[in-house]
Amino acid sequence: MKEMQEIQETLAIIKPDGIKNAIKIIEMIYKAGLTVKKYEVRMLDEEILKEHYSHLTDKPFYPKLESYMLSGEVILMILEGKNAVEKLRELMGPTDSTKAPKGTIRGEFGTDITYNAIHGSDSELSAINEINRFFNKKQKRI
Ligand code: IDP
Ligand code: MG
Repeated sequence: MKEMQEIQETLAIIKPDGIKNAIKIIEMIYKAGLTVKKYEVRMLDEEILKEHYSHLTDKPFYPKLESYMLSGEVILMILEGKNAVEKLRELMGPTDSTKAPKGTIRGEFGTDITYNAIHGSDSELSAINEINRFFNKKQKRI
């Protein structure tokens, strides 16, 4: 039987607009009981973004999303902890920063529905795929 409090990994990306608040964001992550297992600061490119946001490439806002995500360095992080996937999503708050409560990362540091400071995997399966995608693990993709 699956344990309720499973140790998981999830992928977080501090987006270009979140970088200036990275220290505070990472502090919030640790206070929520998650730890950073691996991180990398780098620029993304069109190709990896199209893969990562494949569910959104046909949306009218995609060009804006793409230029936002290419506007500066991001911090890619593998986070680990109990129920890490759900815990990070709760800590982030909803996609639209204007609707995100204070105390959530997007509520504190996001601006609107596009500029929302952080990405977090939305399921265990996405977490595995996204960690493989951004950290280039030699495992088979699901
Ligand atoms: P999520 O980041 O909360 O999982 P997704 O629907 O997966 O939300 O969208 C990915 C990213 O695309 C969002 O974080 C945000 O930056 C951007 N985005 C999502 N929906 C909209 C929208 O309706 N208008 C503009 N940008 C959006
Ligand atoms: Mg998403």
